[in-house]
Amino acid sequence: MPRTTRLAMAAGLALGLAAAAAPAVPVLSATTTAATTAATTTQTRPGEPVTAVIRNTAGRVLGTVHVERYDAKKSRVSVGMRGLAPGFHGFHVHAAGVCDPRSVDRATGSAFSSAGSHLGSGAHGDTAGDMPPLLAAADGTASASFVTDRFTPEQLADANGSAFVVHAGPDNFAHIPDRYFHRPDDTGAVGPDAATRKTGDAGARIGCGVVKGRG
Ligand SMILES: [Cu+2]
Repeated sequence: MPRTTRLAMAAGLALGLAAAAAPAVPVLSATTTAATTAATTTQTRPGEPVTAVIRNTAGRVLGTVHVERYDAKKSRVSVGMRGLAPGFHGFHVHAAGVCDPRSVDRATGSAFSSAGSHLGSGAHGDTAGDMPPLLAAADGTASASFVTDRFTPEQLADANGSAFVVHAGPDNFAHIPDRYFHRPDDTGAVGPDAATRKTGDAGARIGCGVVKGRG
């Protein structure tokens, strides 16, 4: 890709992030987004924002996620991404701050198994790590900003950190209406299967970004 095109893409991404974020958010520069080599940032004081750089399995930077305090109980999450397949992508916080593309889940064949399961406990859709899916445009860019009361920057930067994970496909949040329930299978289960209950059928983990832990 010509350098000018790359810079234009990076600038567009930075603008998208700036437009979506609150004025207090430091805007990530085009240079940082396009060519950063830093894999992680560390929260040095409780309450400080945290940033994760999302990379694909080949190590290429897909974008950044920035989390800051919104008020006493809520956090604002700002995302800027590029190089995604157009359409929706499941997007979650996973519980371990380790993004190893070579750690492959035996059951699903997905990379980044090292990031562990979703942050928090409960059924998929109700865990602390469940977030709105990303919507990638035809040019592969996605930009989002939302507020959640399910985690704080401090909780993300706990002893073992956490990881922002982008999935290959859409997330149904295990929201399967009763009319789709089937007769009991071998295990006696009558509802959604394991893949639906675990990731909402969002498929493989295609991007991962570490929030480094304090421990
Ligand atoms: Cu996930």
